[in-house]
Amino acid sequence: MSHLNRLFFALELPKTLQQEIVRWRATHFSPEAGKPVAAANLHMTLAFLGEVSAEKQQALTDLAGRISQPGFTLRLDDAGQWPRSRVAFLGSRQPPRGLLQLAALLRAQAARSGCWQSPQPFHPHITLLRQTDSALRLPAPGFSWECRITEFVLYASRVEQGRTRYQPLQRFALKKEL
Ligand code: 2AM
Repeated sequence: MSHLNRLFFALELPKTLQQEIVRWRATHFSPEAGKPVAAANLHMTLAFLGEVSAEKQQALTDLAGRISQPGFTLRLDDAGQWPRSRVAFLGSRQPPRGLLQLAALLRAQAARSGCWQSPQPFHPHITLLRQTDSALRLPAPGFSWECRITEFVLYASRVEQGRTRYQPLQRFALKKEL
């Protein structure tokens, strides 16, 4: 059997936005709130693929390459937490339709290719903190960042020297809006 890679499709955030979010996080969450995700690892997952062989990766990227969807503007103006998985995240109060369509396509392609998909509906989010404290307080609303999304990315999740690193493997352009 060929080597397996832990893969997922996601939206990359511009470095400047990653830095801004990290600065905001430092002033809006206490150090005890949870374990902060590294700036370079802030991303929005579209479809998680699991442990995938080189052959399946090829089939999945062939399918993803056929997606013809327009780009969209992502607004991050919401924060939430999942106490059970002990995660705090950023999200959108009104996720753009383009984002939901893109994730639905990628998740359907993954399911058809035999990748297990969670039965939970897609909830677009950027994980900010893990192992959150049960007393975590979310920041008050009033923040908002926007970024233009022109592509999606296939990432491999690797652990290097005890640290998780997301390595971009392949980029897929979205259509320019008229
Ligand atoms: P999370 O940030 O909500 O934990 C790499 O691990 C990315 O894939 C992360 O964005 C992570 O989401 C997501 N991920 C990991 N395991 C997953 C699973 N079983 N189902 C869906 N997404 C998963």
